[in-house]
Amino acid sequence: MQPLIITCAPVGAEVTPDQTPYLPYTPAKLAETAGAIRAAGASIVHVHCRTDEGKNTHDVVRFKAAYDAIRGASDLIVQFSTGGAIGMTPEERASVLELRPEMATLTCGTVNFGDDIFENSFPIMRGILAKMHLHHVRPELEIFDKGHLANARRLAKEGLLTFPQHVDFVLGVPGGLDASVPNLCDLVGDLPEGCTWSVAGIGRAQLPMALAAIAMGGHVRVGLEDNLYYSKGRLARNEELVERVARIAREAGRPVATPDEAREILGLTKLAVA
Ligand code: KMH
Ligand code: ZN
Repeated sequence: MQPLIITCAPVGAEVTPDQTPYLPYTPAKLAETAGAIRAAGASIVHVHCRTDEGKNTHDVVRFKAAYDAIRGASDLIVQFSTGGAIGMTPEERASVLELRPEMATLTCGTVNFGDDIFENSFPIMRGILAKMHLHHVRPELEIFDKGHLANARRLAKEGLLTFPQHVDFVLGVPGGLDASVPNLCDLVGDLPEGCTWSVAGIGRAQLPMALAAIAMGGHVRVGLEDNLYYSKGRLARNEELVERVARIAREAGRPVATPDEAREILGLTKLAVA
């Protein structure tokens, strides 16, 4: 099996600083977290930004500060969110691509999101992809529901995507596909030839989904964006969530990828300067 790529999503749009003291929402805290999750076994960091007051932002200047801070502290693959937060415009969400991160997410369809709607119509997806092509940013396809894979195939038919790609299944969002092993197996079985995949289980599904991915040869996303707790009632630090998955993988005989090994697996160019 390939070495395990661990992505950490340390800050999300839905998790607020008043829910946990461990949310690294400033560039300085992100830098500190980048060093800690890298030491714990992460190779990709998925980035959302907040203001100093803790409010969601997709401001390019704020993302540049976060990017520079992470780069200064680690050789992690930096993956920006283009999902942003509910209520952001597609233009806002795509604006940060001009900073040319190595990777960015592309959510492959609209999905109910709690009581809200996370809107990703074909025009929105085409617009984000066009900007990714313009700035040579590698997408990670975010799949919240089974139909999202069909949408990705349609984008490929239109010539906007080529397969294989790296895919992340985000399972357990209220409104999306449930986080279960049968659902995960079904999605993996439906992937275009040669795709690599990871899974992000939401809330208490984070660890069981990670265990399934370790066993199945997939990759794993953990972090406070998806899950606040280490165990029932005990708030987690990002690096603890990474460390636990890395430890279990090694125990299961699965080595953990360094960022450069992850770049090789994903077909990204090796970072010239760490
Ligand atoms: N915050 C969600 C509305 C992504 O980062 O690409 C979207 C999201 C997906 O988190
Ligand atoms: Zn995200």
